[in-house]
Amino acid sequence: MRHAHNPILSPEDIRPSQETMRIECLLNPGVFRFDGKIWLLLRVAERPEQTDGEISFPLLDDANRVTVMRVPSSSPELDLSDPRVINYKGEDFLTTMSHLRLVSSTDGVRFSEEPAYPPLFGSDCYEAYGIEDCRVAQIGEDYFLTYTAVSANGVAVRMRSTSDWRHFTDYGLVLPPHNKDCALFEQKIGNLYYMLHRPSSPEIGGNYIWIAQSPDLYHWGNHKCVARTRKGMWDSARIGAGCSPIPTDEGWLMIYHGADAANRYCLGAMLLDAGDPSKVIARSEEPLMEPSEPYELEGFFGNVVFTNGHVVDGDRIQMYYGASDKVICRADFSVSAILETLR
Ligand code: MAN
Repeated sequence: MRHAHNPILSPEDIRPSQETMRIECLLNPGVFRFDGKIWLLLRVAERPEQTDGEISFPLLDDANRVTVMRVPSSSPELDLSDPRVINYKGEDFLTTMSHLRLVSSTDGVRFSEEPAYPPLFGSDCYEAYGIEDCRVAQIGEDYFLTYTAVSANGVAVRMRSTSDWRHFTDYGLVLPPHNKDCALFEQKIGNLYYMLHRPSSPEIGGNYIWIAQSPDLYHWGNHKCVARTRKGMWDSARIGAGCSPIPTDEGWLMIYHGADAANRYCLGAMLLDAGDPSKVIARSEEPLMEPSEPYELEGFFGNVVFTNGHVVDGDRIQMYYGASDKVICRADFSVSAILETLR
């Protein structure tokens, strides 16, 4: 059920990272509990104020400083048909650069910034176009952040860990391009760690959900394809895992996003085998949630509901999601009710 106060966060609720920047979108937060509160790790997408006659967009230079690229808007070599992407002279850039911002709440609805906890920015040449869509998994006392690192080298998965949200350990790129939507399991299965991930194989294959295992969280192998897109259905073009699968008596419950050829993003569920999560026991025929509210139909990139974070309390899933790549919303689900739809 959608929260009555949706959207719970909009770009104007957050301060830009610097004066010259404007927050264009808030997207797809990671979610976790820490210090007795609920926290969102927001994806904040910024771009410089636009001026007449040119298109400008930020990226990191070789010394890791934010620089602004400027392109004449009349250029015949400019393609702006996708609001997320600037194609100039055949090369793709992003219209906005994303960083990750921490906000916290005691009621799960009213979130505010925590100045004591610094934002996370791109840190090197693999993150020069920004960092996005961070999943947060708690394993023991530590939090593991798996996010999309974007640069001219491609779109890859990077991992950092922390126990206090002030100091971070960098695991580097755990998956090379093209890959995103990486969600760690919060418990070992047997003696191994597991992650879901989403490589893209454009010529043969597609945008499917895969699984990998690791003895130490650094080395990942034994990759297997878990689920593919389904022709003619709501998840026909792209699918990707939400966040850490939820352990239930019937197996691992995973919420995922699926997009069709028209780039309409919906949410569904999969039930994965408890002992071998590469096996899908059941999968939503119909979406659990589809864009229907005004803030889900129109925004920066309309017709999108996308999640990569929730907290679970008994039977209740408190899910946070990005609507139309613009605002942050909340919706609650019941674990048993979702399992019922999968029978
Ligand atoms: C897609 C969209 C964008 C994102 C890029 C890079 O174009 O999901 O929001 O910035 O991929 O990950």
